[in-house]
Amino acid sequence: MWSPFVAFSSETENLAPTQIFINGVSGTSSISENLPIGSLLGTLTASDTISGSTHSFSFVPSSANDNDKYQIIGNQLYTTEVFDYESQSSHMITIRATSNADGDFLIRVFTITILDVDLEVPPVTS
Ligand SMILES: [Ca+2]
Ligand SMILES: [Ca+2]
Repeated sequence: MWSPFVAFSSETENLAPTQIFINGVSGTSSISENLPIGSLLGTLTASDTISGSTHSFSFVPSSANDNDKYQIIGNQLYTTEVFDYESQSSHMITIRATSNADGDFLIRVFTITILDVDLEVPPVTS
């Protein structure tokens, strides 16, 4: 999208996003275990040196991450698995925010804490 503000910015300025947030928090988030696949973890936003900038979000492959347990649709982060606190109590995901104006980007790692449900309903067995 063409923007006069961006078009006239100096090339020497650092115009990259400055921070990434899930539900307004950087670096960390949490979600309960046992939620159905497709549950909403939260909404992604990014701050930027250019106020009013919009951003696109994607996962960045990296070692020891749990990106595949989540899916980004637009600026929303959804689960792709049913989480079990007793087998894994936290996840690491690596998210990239790319400025829609000029393609500058920022990469941040988030730790997602899986919240324990005390009284779990045992699975139905036939
Ligand atoms: Ca469990
Ligand atoms: Ca539990």
